[in-house]
Amino acid sequence: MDIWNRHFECMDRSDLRKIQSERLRRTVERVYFNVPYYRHKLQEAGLGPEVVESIDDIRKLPFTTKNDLRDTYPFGMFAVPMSEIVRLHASSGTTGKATVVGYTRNDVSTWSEVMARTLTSAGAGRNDFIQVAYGYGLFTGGLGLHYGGEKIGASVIPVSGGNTHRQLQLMRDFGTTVIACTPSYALYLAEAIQDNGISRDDLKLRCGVFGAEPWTENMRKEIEEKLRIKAIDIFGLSEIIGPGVASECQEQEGLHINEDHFFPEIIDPETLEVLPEGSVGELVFTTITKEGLPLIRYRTRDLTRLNYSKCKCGRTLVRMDKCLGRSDDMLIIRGVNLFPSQIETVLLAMSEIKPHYRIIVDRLNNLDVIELQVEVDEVFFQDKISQLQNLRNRLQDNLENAVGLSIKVTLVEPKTIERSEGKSKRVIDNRKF
Ligand code: DLL
Repeated sequence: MDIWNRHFECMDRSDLRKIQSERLRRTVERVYFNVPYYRHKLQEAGLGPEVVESIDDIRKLPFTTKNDLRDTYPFGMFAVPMSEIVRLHASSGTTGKATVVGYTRNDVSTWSEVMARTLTSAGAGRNDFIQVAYGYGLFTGGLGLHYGGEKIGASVIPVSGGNTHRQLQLMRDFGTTVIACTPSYALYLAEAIQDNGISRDDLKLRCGVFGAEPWTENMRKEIEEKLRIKAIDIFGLSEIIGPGVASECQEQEGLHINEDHFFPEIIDPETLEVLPEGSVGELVFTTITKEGLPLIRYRTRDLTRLNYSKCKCGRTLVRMDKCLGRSDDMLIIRGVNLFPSQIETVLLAMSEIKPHYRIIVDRLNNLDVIELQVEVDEVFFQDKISQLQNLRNRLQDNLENAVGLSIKVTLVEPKTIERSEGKSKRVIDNRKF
């Protein structure tokens, strides 16, 4: 099997450490001198730009969280003047404010490089037709896969998300060999293929690169059987670069992290201590080559484990386990990140509505659906039905505007939603992960 960048992907680990040490040193200098927010943080911790001698010194550095990005919204953590930023992307923040990320020209080229590695390790090459059914736009999925696909010389089909009929038509007419989308959409497509009477023999699909949301080994089996393809897990987050942070190889035994660009650690989310090798904990990344938005010890909130043993594929890059949980309450609905607090903000802005609500997430025909049950004042139930409908429509619109997802709203009478003592259980997630 091909390896895109044998030099870095199969490097002796002691050589890799030297490179990581040097790159970390330069990154800390860069943020110290170019990002006032980081300079204050480092000074507060009594640290100067010379603190890093080797990669081991990373443990002395302060953490960065989504809140830091929110506090400096939109561009406050950028380390270069805007004239050097050639691309902006964004993902949801905890209060409705997006997390904005910026790329220099070199960052875009790093991103294409790590995506080329991702696609090559999935088994794709210049003769493939890659149908990119991740969303194009502020979300990093579409353009990330797009640039990687072009870099390896494949024929990229930039169809973006949704419009299943068109997806199927292109898949058949163009002879798509690689499909890139969320795993839940892959299952949806599999069923749509059947329902539309398309014979699998009319399709040339042979592999899929799936990520942006958690999925289980069972889902993988189902996708592989139904679509008759190899299903590869790809992982990433916008703050670090987008997709391209880590990806599986043909062995499908963990996702290789592009450690020469993104240095991983596993910490205990409560004590913030680095955990011994092999422990499950929260994944933390330091970008060591990014120019636009370098991040130091960024807390991803994703829970996983690192495996440093050499992989059968020959790559020496550390592997992370499939990522199944988070240490915060973020939900991923059809690939869109959603914090319950975003919904709460919308509710609190509408005086007719009581802040008693429940979010129910389900997966129907392999598509995530989300319902919000919320209590409204009794008078609405005594009045004309039209008033109730009107309120529901307004709430539905406000929600869609705020979170970018259509949410089914059910208005219920006061005191129908179970009250709980202590921590309330506002989210019921019936999807099987
Ligand atoms: O989801 C980037 C991406 C696009 C990855 C396309 C893969 C494919 P964000 O929108 O910032 O970026 O969401 C990042 O999604 O912290 C994880 O919680 C979750 N996530 C991403 N990939 C996986 C995966 C993109 N393979 C957040 N398995 C991350 C489980 C994933 N969770």
